Amino acid sequence: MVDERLQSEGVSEPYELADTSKLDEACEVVIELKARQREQNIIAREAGIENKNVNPLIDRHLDISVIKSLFFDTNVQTVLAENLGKDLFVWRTNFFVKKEGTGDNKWHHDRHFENGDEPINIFDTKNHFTLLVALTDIDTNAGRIEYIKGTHQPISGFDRDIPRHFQETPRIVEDRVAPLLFKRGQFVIFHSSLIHRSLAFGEGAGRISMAARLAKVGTKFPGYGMANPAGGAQTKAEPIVNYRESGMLAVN
Ligand SMILES: O=C(O)CCC(=O)C(=O)O
Ligand SMILES: [Fe+2]
Repeated sequence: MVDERLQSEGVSEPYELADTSKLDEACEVVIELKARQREQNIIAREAGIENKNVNPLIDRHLDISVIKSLFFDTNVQTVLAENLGKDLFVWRTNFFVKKEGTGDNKWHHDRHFENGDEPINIFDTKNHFTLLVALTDIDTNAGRIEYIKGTHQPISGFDRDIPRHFQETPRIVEDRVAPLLFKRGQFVIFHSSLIHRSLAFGEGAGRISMAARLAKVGTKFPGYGMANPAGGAQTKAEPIVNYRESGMLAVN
């Protein structure tokens, strides 16, 4: 079934994973990876050197089967195929773990590049997407995720020649801000140009999300370390492109 909300608001309805039996194992793995990252940061700090380790939370869909299997969940496969088509790959996964003391993630969109060195075409809704899976409940006080309705499409008076990340909610779209709340095992897809953020952790149990960047087969990566082809304010804010092809996995 085609998801109307994906088209009108930029984000789909929440769906449930068909198989939630591996979620506890997935959470344990992520908590362990997060602890490893912390350890690496501490060691580097104590030694007075830069932490040069590869971020242990990135691209674990490649080698950890409980993470990889999320993409092949029957319901994820159906929602992807019915709304985004049958020629998708994932190129990056990351986990957002929020607990006591974790801060916010500013407003941003996930459209990191377009196709090779082409400039970013912010309102093209055909090739770049995000899959967001809640490995735990993500309620209103647990560092909730918010989005700005309809920002995958042009909004009169809202200039999108702005940096990819920003702090203040622009006045003109203030009334479009909406929360995205999740029960454990729910997932959404959204157009990568949709503006979203997550708040600092408030109270309660910690929460974990997995964010996956998806693109259409045939989409090329810009050269690593090249000047950002986005143009305008985005190129100024992020002058260098640092996205690699190393996480690529066909999903359907
Ligand atoms: O889960 C979060 O806190 C942020 C998620 C996000 O930014 C994303 O899915 O791209
Ligand atoms: Fe994001």
